Amino acid sequence: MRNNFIYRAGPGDVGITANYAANVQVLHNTVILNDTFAWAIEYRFASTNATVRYNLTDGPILARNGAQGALLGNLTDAAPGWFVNAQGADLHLTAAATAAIDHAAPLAAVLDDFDGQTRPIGASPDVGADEYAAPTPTRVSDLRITSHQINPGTLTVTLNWSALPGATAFIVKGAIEPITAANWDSHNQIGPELPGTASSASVSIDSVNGVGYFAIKYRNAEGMLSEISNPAFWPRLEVFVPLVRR
Ligand SMILES: [Ca+2]
Repeated sequence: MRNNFIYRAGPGDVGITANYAANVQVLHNTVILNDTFAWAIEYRFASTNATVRYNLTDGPILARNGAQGALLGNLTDAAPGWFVNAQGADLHLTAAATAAIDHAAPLAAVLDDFDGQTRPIGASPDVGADEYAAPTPTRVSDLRITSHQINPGTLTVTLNWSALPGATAFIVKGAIEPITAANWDSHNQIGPELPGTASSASVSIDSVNGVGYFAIKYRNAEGMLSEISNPAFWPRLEVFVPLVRR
């Protein structure tokens, strides 16, 4: 039993019960019962031996009637603010769930989460059914030129930017005039779309005087293009701070 959201605000029984269950595994579930029952997960009767790992609940986990269990990494004090919309039974994690985020170790039996997203996102898997993903920025904001080469009529630069976990592709454009949100469509893409894991690119443009302007957009999982990045241009403006002597 893994990756379930279980939510209740009205009267009822326990969230998860494992009865007469040899070698049952209860892994990475989120069980929020709002004090409508005294415990959230139970494993019961002598023939039950349960592995109970990395569940996120707002109530205790209980062994009953002689059941055996091996518990690891469960969190039983979840607060409403840890969830996107606890009252609406949306138990996806928020950034406030710091006690849950990245606090599990990988389990071979749980390679993805409630949404089918591959675990882990971030350093380690998260406790409970959801793997938290920080919202993707609306644009690349740290595009920069880290090296350049000028051959007659051609400017070649290496562009770098921070990796963007929500990106599925990158589109690079270059021109001899500034590229803006307004004129983005009128400029040609350089090369094929880059993979979403990219954080650098080496690109060339025709430039008689070695001047070039560059910008990128990323594509998200729904295929939508981001806003335009900050501009990067060559030649870079060098700023010399005067040497001050006492
Ligand atoms: Ca994580």
